[in-house]
Amino acid sequence: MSALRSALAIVIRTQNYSWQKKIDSTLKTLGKMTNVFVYGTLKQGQPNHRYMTDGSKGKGKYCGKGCTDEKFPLVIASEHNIPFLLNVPGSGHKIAGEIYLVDDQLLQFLDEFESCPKIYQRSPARIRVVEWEDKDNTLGVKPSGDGMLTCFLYSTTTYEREWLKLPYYNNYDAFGVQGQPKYIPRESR
Ligand code: PCA
Repeated sequence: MSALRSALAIVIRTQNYSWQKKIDSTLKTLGKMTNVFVYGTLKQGQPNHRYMTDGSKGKGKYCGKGCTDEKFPLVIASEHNIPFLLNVPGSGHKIAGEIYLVDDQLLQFLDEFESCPKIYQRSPARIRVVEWEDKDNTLGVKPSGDGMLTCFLYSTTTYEREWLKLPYYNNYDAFGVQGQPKYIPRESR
């Protein structure tokens, strides 16, 4: 009986400890993390994804998949075939992407990487969450009851007007899926 009691005590201690670790790591990051929705080369499997999660430019945590609640034109433009979400809500498609929590360091890096505010501008948008990873809510951020989450995304109002005539996509891919022009990386990127 006493063996059982001490075994139980160990289990309880271990569980408390793992909870403590979870709470500690949440507290460390809470208040400094920002929701970002990515739809282009920063998604998993795409050419610039590494920055989101490898820690080299700051901390980023994958939260799940989503799509914009509003329609937008998503075009592939410029000599490098770069994806641009044109800030013209109501036109085009609901855009598929991924939701991340990023710390201030990574947010600042992303702003520079996306030439914000000159080429893209970071603006808030309502995202419909399709898949949510953080089921036990260790991140302290979760979609509202109707499955919505407001996230920043990089869209543009400073686009060239003729881009409005390009084909509109709903799910970007850099490698030419569904006839999309293939991404041409820049050496400096
Ligand atoms: N990077 C950002 C905006 C477009 C791009 O290629 C993203 O993935 O959301």
